[in-house]
Amino acid sequence: MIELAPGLLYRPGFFDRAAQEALVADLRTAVRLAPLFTPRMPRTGKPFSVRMTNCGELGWVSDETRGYRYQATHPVTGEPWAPIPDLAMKAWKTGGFHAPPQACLVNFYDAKARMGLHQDRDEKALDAPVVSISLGDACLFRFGSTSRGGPTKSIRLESGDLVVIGGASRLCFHGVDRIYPGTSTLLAEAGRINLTLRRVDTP
Ligand code: MD3
Ligand code: FE
Repeated sequence: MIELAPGLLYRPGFFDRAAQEALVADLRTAVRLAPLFTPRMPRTGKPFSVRMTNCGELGWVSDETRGYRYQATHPVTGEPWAPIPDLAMKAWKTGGFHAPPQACLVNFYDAKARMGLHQDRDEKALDAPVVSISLGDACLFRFGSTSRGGPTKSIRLESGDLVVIGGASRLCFHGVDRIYPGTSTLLAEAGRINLTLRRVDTP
């Protein structure tokens, strides 16, 4: 584990190739049950460039009228989310939190997708870490401090890497500046998948 900042732990190569392939197979099943949707910004309705789905009892969704929230059902189909894959549960355990995750947000980035700097603060359980798994093409990940406009650092995340965000870093601003298409052979198509495991309610 490499500590990038207090509470921000980076574990390159946590999942080997075989585990990455098994996780992608689980995600294909999850996406069949709960298809990728395009979230929209609250108020403006501007679409995200990232498409998403979720696994777990709760999923993170966003639209123009109701904003950011967690809910038990898919925003388009109304069906429950697929269960969190066992391999993702294994990653959660590295965070050392005493209660299980409730949501596993699955972000799909095509070659052009990005995610602007933001904080993850829609969870009530802010003492629980967020655990992130990267699959497919590499990306340039940026993180800063808990105030917008402060200094930032960038690292390249590769397929199989794990990031655990907790403690003093839990409310850091972070985002994805770019995808490096063609840097992984894991997925048939260009793009990157990121899983974030989250505890939403205080246990
Ligand atoms: C650092 N996803 O879904 S995961 C998100 O790669 C999100 O898709 C990014 O940000 C992605 O909300 C980054 C790594 C991550 C997650 C939460 C953090 C890093 C973080 C919270 C604070 C600081
Ligand atoms: Fe985030």
